[in-house]
Amino acid sequence: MEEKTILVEQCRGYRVITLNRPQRLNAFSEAMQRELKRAVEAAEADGGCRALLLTGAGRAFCAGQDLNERLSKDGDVLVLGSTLDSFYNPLVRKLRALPFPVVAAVNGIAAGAGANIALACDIVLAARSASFVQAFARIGLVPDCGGTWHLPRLIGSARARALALTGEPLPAEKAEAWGLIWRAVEDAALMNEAHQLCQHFAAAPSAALALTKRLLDESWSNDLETQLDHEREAQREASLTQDYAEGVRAFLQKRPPVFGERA
Ligand code: T3D
Repeated sequence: MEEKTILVEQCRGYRVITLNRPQRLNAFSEAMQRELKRAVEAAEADGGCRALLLTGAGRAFCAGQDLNERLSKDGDVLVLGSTLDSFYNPLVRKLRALPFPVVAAVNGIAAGAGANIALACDIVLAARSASFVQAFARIGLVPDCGGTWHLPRLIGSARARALALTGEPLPAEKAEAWGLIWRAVEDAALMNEAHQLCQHFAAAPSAALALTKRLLDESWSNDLETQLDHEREAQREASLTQDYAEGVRAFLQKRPPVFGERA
């Protein structure tokens, strides 16, 4: 029977995607790449899905590319580049562009592409026992999946350079202290906390969250003047939604808001 490399759980208002090759620390095989792409696209197409939780089965989050698929029987390695075009880069773009928050619950070691895919998610929670490893330099590669973009922006150039050049593991608590991730939590509390976050997003004003994601991403390459203009346009758009009207009414009526369907 074919290995089920991705598990999808449908919860009320959100989906959980679990990378499921625990015997290889959830390293990306071609089959897992295909299944993950399908699962993310299906979540996007489901209008009832308002958040995505990404995690790993077993003791790791993800060990990056499965290196068994990078060495031929003759001992030759594959020339890379097209593999980024065909899977990793579209995945990172897709995660950033999804019109709802993506929460990574990093349950264990996240290495190589696994680390940088986690960092491409909107909110990263990590178990205290987890760590982030820019493993690329150890095998003669460069950080990919947006690592060279996210790392210096999140933790500054000095720390980004040291992590990328040494491949030294960064424990979850230090990752939190450095601002690389949102929070390190007790191992046993990780999934509960990640679900609570997704439940919160499932009842949140969806258009406003989608616009906020877009604004924050755009801000990296804009000056303040341009960004103020973008905020004005996005705020205009947000103020046209029923959710905004409901949010204001609920506040003034001193009751919890009931927001509508996903935009
Ligand atoms: O398309 C492209 O190729 C370009 C894209 C590249 C993106 C990348 O991700 S490149 C970076 C690839 N990843 C790595 O180099 C990480 C390799 N793994 C490790 O360095 C270590 O496994 C870890 C630091 C992640 C964890 O170490 P440890 O000691 O906790 O576990 P382990 O014993 O090394 O691994 C457990 C098993 O998983 C082991 O298999 P075995 O011996 O029990 O049969 C190991 O071989 C396997 N495994 C771990 N990572 C990978 C892997 N097998 C294949 N590919 C892996 N990446």
